[in-house]
Amino acid sequence: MKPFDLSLYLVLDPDLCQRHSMIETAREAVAGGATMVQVRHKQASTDERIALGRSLMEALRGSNATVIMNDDVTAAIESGVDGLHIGQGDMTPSLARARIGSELILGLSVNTEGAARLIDPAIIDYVGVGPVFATPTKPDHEKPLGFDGLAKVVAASPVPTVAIGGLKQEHVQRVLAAGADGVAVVSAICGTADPRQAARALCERLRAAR
Ligand code: TZP
Ligand code: MG
Repeated sequence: MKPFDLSLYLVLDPDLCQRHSMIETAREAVAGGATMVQVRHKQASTDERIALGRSLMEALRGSNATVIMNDDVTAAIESGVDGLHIGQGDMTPSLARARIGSELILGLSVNTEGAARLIDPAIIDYVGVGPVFATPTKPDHEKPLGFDGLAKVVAASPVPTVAIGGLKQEHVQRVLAAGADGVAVVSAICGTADPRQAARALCERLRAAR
């Protein structure tokens, strides 16, 4: 498995990537310091996700960034990305692991301490914890955790954690103080005029908080 760094995890949303393409947004964000990029394209077909995953791998070649495919096992395998991310309502972690094999990274979304405690570190490599705050980016999100809830879920997790949901520059310090290993964002990078500068500013906050 490729080593990965959860510090600044960009989740690409096609609806929010209006000013720049998804590929350009990812390239710029990685140039600004994003360490992971997830393809999260709910409306796309598996073939479109495969094409997107391949283009992203090509665009980010030579960088250290890790590329993750949301939800779609076939697209994760066929596109040659570094890993797969699944949610609580998706395929079970053990089935996902059986399908992708041991070489790909497997991430899981969790929203409760109970779900974090159930994680088998032999199967899951990292968890996304959230939402920390309510966010219009994911209208069907679970109940927001706040920083205290985040700290509890993080403490219950046997694997590295990245916080998500409504996070902006000014929250980075408190996310790390809650024990999370990194910050995952959609709109704080995708919705901006300058994704490179947005990523750089988030990275500066991460450095300052460590
Ligand atoms: N999972 C929980 S919240 C969320 C996802 C994918 C969306 C986060 O988007 P934003 O724009 O960073 O609040
Ligand atoms: Mg999902």
